[in-house]
Amino acid sequence: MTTTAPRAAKEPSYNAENIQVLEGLEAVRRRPGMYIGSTDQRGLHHLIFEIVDNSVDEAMAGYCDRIDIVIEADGHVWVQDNGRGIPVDKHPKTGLSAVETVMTVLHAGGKFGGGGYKVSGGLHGVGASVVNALSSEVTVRVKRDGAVYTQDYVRGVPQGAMRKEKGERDQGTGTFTRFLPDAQVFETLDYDFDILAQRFREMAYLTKGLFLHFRDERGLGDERSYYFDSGIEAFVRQMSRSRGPLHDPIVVFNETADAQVEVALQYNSSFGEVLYSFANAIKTIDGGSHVTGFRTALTRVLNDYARKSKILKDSDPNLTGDDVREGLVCVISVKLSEPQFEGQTKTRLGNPEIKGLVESAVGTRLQQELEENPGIARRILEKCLTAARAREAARKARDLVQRKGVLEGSNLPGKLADCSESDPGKCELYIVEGDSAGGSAKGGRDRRTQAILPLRGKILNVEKARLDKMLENEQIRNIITALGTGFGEEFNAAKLRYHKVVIMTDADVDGAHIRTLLLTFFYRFMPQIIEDGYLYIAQPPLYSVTRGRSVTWLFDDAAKDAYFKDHTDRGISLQRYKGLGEMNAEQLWETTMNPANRLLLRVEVQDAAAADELFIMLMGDDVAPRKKFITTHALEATLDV
Ligand code: 0RA
Repeated sequence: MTTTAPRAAKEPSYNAENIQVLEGLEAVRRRPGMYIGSTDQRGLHHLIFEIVDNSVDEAMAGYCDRIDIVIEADGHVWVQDNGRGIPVDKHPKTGLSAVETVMTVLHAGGKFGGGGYKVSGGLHGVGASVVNALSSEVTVRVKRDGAVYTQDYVRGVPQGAMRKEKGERDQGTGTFTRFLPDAQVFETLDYDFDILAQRFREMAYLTKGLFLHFRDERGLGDERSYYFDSGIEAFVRQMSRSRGPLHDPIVVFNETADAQVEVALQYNSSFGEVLYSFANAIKTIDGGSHVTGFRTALTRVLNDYARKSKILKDSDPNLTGDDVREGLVCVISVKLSEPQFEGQTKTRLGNPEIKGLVESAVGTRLQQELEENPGIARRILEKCLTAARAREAARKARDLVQRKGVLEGSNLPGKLADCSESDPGKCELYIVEGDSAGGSAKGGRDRRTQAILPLRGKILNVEKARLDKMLENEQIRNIITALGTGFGEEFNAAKLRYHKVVIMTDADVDGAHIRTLLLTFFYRFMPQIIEDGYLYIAQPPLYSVTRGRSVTWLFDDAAKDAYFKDHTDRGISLQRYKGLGEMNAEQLWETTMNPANRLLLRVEVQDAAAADELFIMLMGDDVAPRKKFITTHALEATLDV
């Protein structure tokens, strides 16, 4: 008797290493959330970013200046770069080709085998294999040394060895990855063009000289190309444009053997701060050592200059960190070989050595700028001094209201119809435009879990208002009090009383305006509520059609058009709902508030940022862009965001 079982010629042979590889990818398939956060649209986008990040790494290392990203009509995605191409030779540890290693071994990023990157972005190099595990098909094509190599995978499993394409010769080099996210894993395969485009544009800003082209072949199709010769300077210029810049961007650059620092900053006449920080082109939402270094330098240099030039008198206190942040737009981008991402969401840069590097680079450059341009220095410092005075006034105002307990949760606003449940995870707050809609909402709600706060008329123009003025506004105070979080320095997200905060406004221009105001308020003063995913927009229907005794609700014009294509009989009556108040309590519940069939849109930071941009343009002091916007968009409801 022979001990070897007969085997079909094509069946792959598994050795111990293969099995380990398969087990690794199987772990990814079992718990995708652990690797990409979620399996909803966000997770879906994550796959694309993982692959693009690898190419961006190659660009940051200086070997690639073009990346093409295409979503095909059926949902396949491909990403192509003109970098060096993933190596195709045998990897010493795995015995597999380097390509197959990158595609199948977890944590095998671009850093293997030396000669890799000086800097590596990617989500810590796990990218490609995770995408492979979570895709029903992947094809990788590498162009190197004049030849083309290809390998296919199904749910992470190689379909045969890598092949050298016969007869294909190619002058260029690069890597091409085409994949189809696995419908068994993802809840949706519907990519959002705008979210993706936004991130690609950010990547292009962060990688000076990189040409990024993005095409969507689904539906009507769309495409964008991004290229920024001046990198983050262009980024800052763009963000400052509608805020009334006080000077040209100040650009800082410094480089050591193992790290690179780039900062661009610009003051404007608004009151908010916009600061984006990145490490290896990955957004560090929670800041970290690079941001700390920047803030220290900024506060120190501005105080030193203000003292020396007598803009600050001896009796004045120092400018605080908050004073020098008002009206600042800033992008901090560091690149380093071993980034340490910390915190629960890995969104804070740890590397302690980066603090001093950023601090000295920014300090030196900023001091030089102030000394060489006293006019700019004066404009910036006037701005900071005004902020300091306003802050003092705000402190006094806050002391006053807090002594009265106005912003404390213990003293809920009279207009609030609270819910009976107290677990924030189960509670929802509807912020409703107008008293009459508020009445319908109160009548229709599930009073156990849904609280209603009606707002009367327009809330304050937050952009023009100062901090202290804002707290005098009753609508704003009611919102803050109902949320229970406190405000400003005392803001505490853990005290939020509702884990769904739902903005419900009319489907008309006024409603859109109020929604913009509220989004702007949250974005500027309580961004964490948006970042934590607690802010939503309700979607009331725009029309109802009555046909005999049946009523159908239609949420937009497209739905209406589709309906009338299918139903051409007479006796249909169409009603347009301009205001929530036109619906009775039962209708409002059924269409907009009943968790079983309502549509809620979660607000993403970029939605709110867009609202903020729009808002500044419409309300801010810079008249020119506003005029243009109003004349070109006249009465379209383009206030929608
Ligand atoms: C490891 C080493 C080298 C290049 C790459 C990885 C590489 C990976 C990806 C992923 C997407 N695009 C890529 N481009 C390059 C360098 C190999 C050499 O020295 O030629």
